Amino acid sequence: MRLTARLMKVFVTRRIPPEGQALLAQAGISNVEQWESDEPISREDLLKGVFGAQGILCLLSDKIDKKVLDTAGSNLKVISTLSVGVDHLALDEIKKRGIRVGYTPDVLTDATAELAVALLLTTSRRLPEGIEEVKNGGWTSWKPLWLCGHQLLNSTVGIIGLGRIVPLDQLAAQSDFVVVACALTPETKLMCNKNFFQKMKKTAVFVNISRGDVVNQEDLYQALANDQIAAAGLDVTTPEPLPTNHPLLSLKNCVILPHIGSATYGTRNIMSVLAVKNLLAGLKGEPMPNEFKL
Ligand code: 8YV
Repeated sequence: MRLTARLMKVFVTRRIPPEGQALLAQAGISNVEQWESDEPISREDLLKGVFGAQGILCLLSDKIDKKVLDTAGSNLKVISTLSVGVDHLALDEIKKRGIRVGYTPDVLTDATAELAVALLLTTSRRLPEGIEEVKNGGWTSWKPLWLCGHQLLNSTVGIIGLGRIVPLDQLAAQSDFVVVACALTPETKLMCNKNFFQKMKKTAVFVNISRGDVVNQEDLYQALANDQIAAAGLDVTTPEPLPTNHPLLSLKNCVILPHIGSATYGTRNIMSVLAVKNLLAGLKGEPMPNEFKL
């Protein structure tokens, strides 16, 4: 079936990277409506946009809940998200309606792993503090213990979400660096809490590249403020963006990035192409390159 064969509406919730955008333009969909901005769509405009759509291409910042699904109506066949995470989608409701979901796993693994290493080193070697001292005149001389951090060489890095099942307590207790890279699910929600941080070594560094909700941020704040752990590096927070007056931002031993794990030009382009291919396959009722099985 050609997509032009019958009237078809697709709603795209943001401007997407050029390669995906080009593929979408060539696809021959009769009606593509798009939120033509780099800024997020408002709830009101999202509801207007999805009305009557057969396909939705969305981002991880768009909450696709029951209301959105109801508003889209019974024509909706496919939701394609430009992300590996699907925690912004009401999966139970989507499943009930027989809607298919496309997502973008694997293609962002390398970029996100690179950022994890960058965040690990930035945090453990205290780079933001060092950069700040150079700018504010705090750099007066070379000093033996000034801005010393923790070394990666010969350390144990515990990765939550790598596939090998190690009890959480054990992982916390044995690692010099803990990297959280698992999906957000009801099981992992708030999993890194007071108990978890208490199990960690005092010299350990905590890094999160998964979702903010995996961490109890109040407990993390206490662990950092009371030197229960050495430092934390977060690429993800709750909420996003984190308010600029958030207590975590007042701590020198906490480095926070604005959710840029997959943010390389190459990766984001590949993600956009994959998201469009998933969308098109879903519209045609064909196998998707990456379908999230419900
Ligand atoms: C992140 C993501 O950059 O695709 C997603 O769902 O959140 C990634 O793009 C990464 O997981 C956080 O560092």
